[in-house]
Amino acid sequence: MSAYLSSFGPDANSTDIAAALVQQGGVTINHLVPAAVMDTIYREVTQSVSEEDQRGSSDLWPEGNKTVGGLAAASQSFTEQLLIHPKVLQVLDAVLKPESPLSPPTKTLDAAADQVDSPADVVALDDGGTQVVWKPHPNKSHCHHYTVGATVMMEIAAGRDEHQILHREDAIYQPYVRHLDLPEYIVSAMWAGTDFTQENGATRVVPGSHLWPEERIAQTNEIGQAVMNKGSVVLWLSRTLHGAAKSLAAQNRTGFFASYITDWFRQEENQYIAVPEAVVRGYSPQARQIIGYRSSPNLGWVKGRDADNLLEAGQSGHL
Ligand SMILES: O=C(O)CCC(=O)C(=O)O
Ligand SMILES: [Fe+2]
Repeated sequence: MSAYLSSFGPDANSTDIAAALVQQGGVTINHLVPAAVMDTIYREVTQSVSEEDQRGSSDLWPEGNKTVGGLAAASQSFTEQLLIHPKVLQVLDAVLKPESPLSPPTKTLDAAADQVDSPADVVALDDGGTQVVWKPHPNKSHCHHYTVGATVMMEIAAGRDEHQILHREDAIYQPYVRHLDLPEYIVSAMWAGTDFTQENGATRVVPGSHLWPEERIAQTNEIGQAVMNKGSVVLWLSRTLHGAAKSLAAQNRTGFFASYITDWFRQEENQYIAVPEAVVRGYSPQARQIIGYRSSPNLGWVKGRDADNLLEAGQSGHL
């Protein structure tokens, strides 16, 4: 017996998907893009990256498996069709609750409605100057906007005989923020580039584990698997235990991974190095934004550049 992971069809309402994700920590959306798109992405990635740079060589991804970072550079189809897939963005808007959503504001669960322009008082000083006093944020936004965290192709070699360690996506920040009570700040997406089956290493996800204390150990019957067809996606939260499963199959399992993170955390993968500017210039405005070419009123600005499109002239920041 393994745990059940909620599963939705491509036309499911994003508010329902987001609610299940927040409640259970993980969810699959089936048949979101045609299987042929996955073949195109795989071809673009494997043709633009040398074999040497496709080799896995870490504890998480030992020799024999394939990993490719910088997918936004390696594959235009990945960037324009998966990274900014409208259904995924709707769910992200509902869960990461940005002040500046990427899909129409009506799609968010409860953010946009109760925003204020400036949650600050400006107090006059005796010497004629002024001082700013910030008030606790009265709105429910988690960020101004969100961007990609990392983009990776993860291919499990046929017959890889060990489960990947179960881990949480917030592990890279957790040592420094563990004492803080933070709103949700990462959502991860793993797209099935091949069918994901029980045998070939479909991602293991532990529903409910996003609410567990760090010390609680997953029991076998609490571990689910993101079994899904090629072209589907599994989403999980920053505290959800997950990991690639071992393979008993004769074929490789390919996944295209993207995490999304609030603008006030550093992106895991350095997009400004991993993706050449000339490549970004060829992308849609939304793809540029999700890669990171935008700023909030206070973070990430470049003087003389447009806040919503940092490759163009305009205004960002307060200078
Ligand atoms: O490939 C998978 O199914 C999950 C991989 C993963 O979570 C990781 O490498 O951090
Ligand atoms: Fe992971």
